[in-house]
Amino acid sequence: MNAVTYEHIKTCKQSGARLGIVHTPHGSFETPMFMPVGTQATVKTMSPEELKAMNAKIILSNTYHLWLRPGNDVIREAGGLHKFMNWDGPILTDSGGFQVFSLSDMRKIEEEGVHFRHHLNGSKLFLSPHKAMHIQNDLGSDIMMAFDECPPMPATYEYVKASIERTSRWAERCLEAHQRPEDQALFGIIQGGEYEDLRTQSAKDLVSMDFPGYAIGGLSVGEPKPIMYRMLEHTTPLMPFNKPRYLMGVGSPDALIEGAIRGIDMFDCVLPTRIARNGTCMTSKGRVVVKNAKYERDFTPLDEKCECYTCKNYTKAYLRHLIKADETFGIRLTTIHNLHFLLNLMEQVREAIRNDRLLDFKEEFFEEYGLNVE
Ligand code: PRF
Repeated sequence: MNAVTYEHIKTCKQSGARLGIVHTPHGSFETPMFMPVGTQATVKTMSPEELKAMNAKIILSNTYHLWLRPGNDVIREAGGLHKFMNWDGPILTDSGGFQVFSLSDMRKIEEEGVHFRHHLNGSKLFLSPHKAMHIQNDLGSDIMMAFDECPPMPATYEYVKASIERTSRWAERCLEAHQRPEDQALFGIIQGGEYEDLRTQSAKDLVSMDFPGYAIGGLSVGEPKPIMYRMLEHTTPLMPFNKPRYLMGVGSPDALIEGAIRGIDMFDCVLPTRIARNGTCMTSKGRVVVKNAKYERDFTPLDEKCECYTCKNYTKAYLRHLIKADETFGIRLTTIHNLHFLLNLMEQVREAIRNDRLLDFKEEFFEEYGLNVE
């Protein structure tokens, strides 16, 4: 029995989207689901109680950051990441592969792994499939990710082909190195850039290794949205029906809805928490940049329809003041709002799937949200 399983509830008759439940050793959550990102063992500015209050069910953290600081040995000694950060719900950890490629300089990819420099102090580091498994076993996350390479887009066909072949060999090494399959599920990551036949090859390789779940990586790396949607349409039918499907690093409202329509169950992204910190909010009527002068005397909430703590208690004028004055409470309030907005959007998506009307919901949502896509 896998540590993490997918229970299918129904398929939306109108859109083909999936409604399901993912079961993990630290509890279950309905899908499609958005996972807030807690890179440094904290979802920036939020307590676990606040996350629970807004119905966050699973959070994501990062191998790369926790390895460098405070060190996976410290977290193991603390009793694992759940205890260390006082979050008793499910946790997914990314493998570090993507962070090495996006944060560090001077990386050198070899068959054994990646040499690179620390993104803060420049020291020499090496990360490999074996090491990424060892660190994630120390962290004790419910879902660990295989160590992969996320090629840039655009990249040549030859480059991406060599890259997915290496990622498949790394995936096998990850399976061999993983020490705790009984209570930690290791997911494989399908790559292949914008090349359909390479996506097919990557999916086939990984599916033959029988991971308990699969992610699609290498998308939302700067390509136009239609390319991402085409890759999803091509790839999700190649993924096992009875296992979770996770689209990595995607969290704009339009892409969450379009991803669910194409059969994705799980999403994560720093977008809601990152933009909150410069005062940008997602609302049912599109983005609100709360610092704008036009909100100086706007004594209405960010979103009249929103039930979050921020919208129930504070005005745009107050949020504008806090953000402009660099007050911490301001970014806590905008973070609460943005996370609530996306978690609530996914709740509405699940309700629409339940009622076989996700395409209608999409139309209604965009009617109001505008074609202000992120
Ligand atoms: N691989 C891993 N993590 C990721 C990605 C990937 O391709 C992406 C791409 N959107 C985000 N996070 N391991």
